[in-house]
Amino acid sequence: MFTKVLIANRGEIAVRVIRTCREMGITTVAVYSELDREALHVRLADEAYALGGETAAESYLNTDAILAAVDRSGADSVHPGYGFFSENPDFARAITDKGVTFIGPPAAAMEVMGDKISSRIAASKVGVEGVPGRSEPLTSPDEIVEFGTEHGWPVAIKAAYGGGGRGMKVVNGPNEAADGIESAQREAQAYFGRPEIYVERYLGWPRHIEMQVLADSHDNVLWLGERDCSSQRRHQKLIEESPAPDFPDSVRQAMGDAAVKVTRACGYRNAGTVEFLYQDGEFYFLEMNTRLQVEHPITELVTGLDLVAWQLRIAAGAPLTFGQDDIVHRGHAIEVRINAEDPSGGRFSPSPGTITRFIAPAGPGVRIDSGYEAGDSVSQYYDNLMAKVVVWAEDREAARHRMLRALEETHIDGVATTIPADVLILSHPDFVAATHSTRWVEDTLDLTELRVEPADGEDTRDDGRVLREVTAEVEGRRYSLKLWVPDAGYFVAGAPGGGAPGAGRNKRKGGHSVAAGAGSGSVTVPMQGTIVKILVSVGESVEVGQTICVLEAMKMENAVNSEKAGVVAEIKVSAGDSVGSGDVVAVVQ
Ligand code: MV4
Repeated sequence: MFTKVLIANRGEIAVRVIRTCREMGITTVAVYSELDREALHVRLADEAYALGGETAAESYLNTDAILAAVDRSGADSVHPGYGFFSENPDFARAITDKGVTFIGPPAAAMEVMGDKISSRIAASKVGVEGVPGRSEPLTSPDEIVEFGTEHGWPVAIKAAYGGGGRGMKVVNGPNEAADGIESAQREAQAYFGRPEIYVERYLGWPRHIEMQVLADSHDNVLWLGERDCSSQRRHQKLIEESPAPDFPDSVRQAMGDAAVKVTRACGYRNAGTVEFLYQDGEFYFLEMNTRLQVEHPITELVTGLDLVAWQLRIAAGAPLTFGQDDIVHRGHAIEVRINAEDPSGGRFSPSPGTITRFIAPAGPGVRIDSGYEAGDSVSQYYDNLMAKVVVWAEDREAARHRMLRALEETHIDGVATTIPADVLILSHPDFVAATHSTRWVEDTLDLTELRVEPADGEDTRDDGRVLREVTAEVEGRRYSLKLWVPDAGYFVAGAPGGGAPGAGRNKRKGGHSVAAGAGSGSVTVPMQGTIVKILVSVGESVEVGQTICVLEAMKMENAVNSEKAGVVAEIKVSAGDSVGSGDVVAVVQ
């Protein structure tokens, strides 16, 4: 077994790996960017080494800096977590070349599963089929028309070298084929640096169901059960559960067998996940994730296995000590991701800042995996997943009620979180009935009325009053009161709104609006990233709050909105452009 593991990651997953290492008596080495010097994963590790830099590219994606930390620490193994270098074969080879163990699959397996076309071919060779489609890259609209005529419309065009789901275009009929190809190629190039695309049948209401596998270096491959990750928005998962609801056991067995075949097909070793789309009783291979996933804890809770411990043992060359028939699936587990985002109006705007209060849930069947404690800051430079709440109960309804109870107990101030949206999803009749699909959150769930109050207990209104919560006792009975009181530190000049809303003291840091300053016609971006889409054109009239363009930053898509009504006078960027914080993307007059 290893004696010293370097964790090439940050946040909750670094904390997760450190915990199991400690339980196994393995020394842990953290690495950190300049912003993370005091971060929780650094505080919990036995040793920590600076990578320098603030952005991910300068730090957690800086191979030389990480290799230097491996050398200095004398670590005998590297756990990559998820994201960053976890699925990068060059990084894995650089580690292995040093005689240090990469706690993950062989680089060659990552390469096979690294793009959609080669993974589809590998799966198909062992009889595991994707959505019916073509495996060859598309070159002309005629091929789409031919495919649609044969298989029916709509069809999906996907980026061959994409991952994580961007770049899919739905083509509804022959007349959309030419535009579809053109925009799919452009997006594939902008996102993945390669324009190759391919076509397949479009599924209208699929669920995303993925199968966890474990493979050792002794030819043992096991499936550990599925996770239903259909509750997601713009390819960011919000809630995951295991087992998948309304999922026949015969399909589960067949999906497990298929996942094992795909795993064997690429010479895999490590924990891994095979993703499928599921619709009308049939499942279709999507891709394989060659890493530990964010949602792995729900599988841990229903199987009782520690996936990180098995990753470590497998990487150290140990065999799995149990067989397929020994795996027991008990009860139901649900995970909710807590992101530092403001879901008001369904916008999910990033909400970086300092966490001023963090009360975690506890009690029966509750696990919390957090990368932060009160006093820590969530940076705009990294993924804004703060923590995961995971519950186990005997059945789905009990788990759902337990999760709602756990979320009620959770109090986070200083940053806005996705919890209010999670509560709406968990309470919705469609979620209860499990009739949702991957399109449900975006197409059916209505979050337009959702408004998250600033969470620091000091909500400033236009009239300058602030909300204070106080306790009162009336004849021996305790009451919690909400009082709207004048804010002594707040000066209101003239009419409501004249006193610059937002100027009240103690305003939550890291405001959640991604629009420009009030009334300004200059629409600016709040952080560096890539412009994905422009939604308006010059001369068009826009309303307050209307989305001008979509900005991708830290894997998130953010709506950049106008704070002024008027006419678009100028658009300064186009899709694919890189922008920096504060750059003006459009002018509204
Ligand atoms: C599809 C599909 C419907 N039909 N393919 C999007 C991410 C990428 N990895 C696969 N995706 C989809 N492929 C066909 N032929 C619907 C989706 C899809 C989706 C899949 C998994 C999780 C979330 C999703 C959200 C929207 C669309």
